[in-house]
Amino acid sequence: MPRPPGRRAFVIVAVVTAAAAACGARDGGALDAAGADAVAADAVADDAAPDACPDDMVPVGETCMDRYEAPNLAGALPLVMYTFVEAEAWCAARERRLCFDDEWQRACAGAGGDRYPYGDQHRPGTCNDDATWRTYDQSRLNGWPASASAPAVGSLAELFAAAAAVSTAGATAASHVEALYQGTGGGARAGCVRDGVFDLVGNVEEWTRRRDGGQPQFHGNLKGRYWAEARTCQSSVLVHGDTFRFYEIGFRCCAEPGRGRDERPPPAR
Ligand SMILES: [Ca+2]
Repeated sequence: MPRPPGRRAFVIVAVVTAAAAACGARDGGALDAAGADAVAADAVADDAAPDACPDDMVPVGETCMDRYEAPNLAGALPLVMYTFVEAEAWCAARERRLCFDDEWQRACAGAGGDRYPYGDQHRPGTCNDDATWRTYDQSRLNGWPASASAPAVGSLAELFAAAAAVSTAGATAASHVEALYQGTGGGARAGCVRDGVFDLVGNVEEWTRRRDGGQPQFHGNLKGRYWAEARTCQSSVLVHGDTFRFYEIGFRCCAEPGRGRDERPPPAR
């Protein structure tokens, strides 16, 4: 399977750093030797060690990040109606976790701290952020059954079917969410990408975990806003709570290198 962009550089940098530190290297000659060791070590790693990041993730700093919003499949409509807690469980079932807010922002803004994944100037519609807002009925959303937002769900259609199967109120809620939904398939906005990570701003708003720990009732930070409201990479939403769910809130997963198994069959060639 193809290697995620940047993985080789990620491995070499890590090995060079470790080798240089071990040798106490400070001059160019020693670093050259370390570099040679790094190339050899990388060759060994290619043969003997699993990839640092699974193919459906991208290295971002020291983290692996899903390329798309959950369910992290190209073209798949992103999940919504998961609470912060349920989203964490969905990721954990795949040996992943919610991304920290600073990881998410780094992926979105890049090393230069841009305001958008594609640069510093807002371009409406480059990401899915220019849809017309639709009025929602909270009483209908309240009928959503928590049991539907489970770790095993693999698609939005599966999620709606699960909710509708629970009760009449669940069916009403699912139908309402479907009517409100204006998400697009993962990667559909080809220009809404930075370093292989798609749809960070716009599409669905994303649960992240606050690096500073947050509050007792809310450990999250909502990043990126959604299809009907443009926001920058730096924008945060720190209200709500760990058990809040909404029709436009989704998430993506992160993992430490070497974790985050992908048990899906490889795509057909
Ligand atoms: Ca998003």
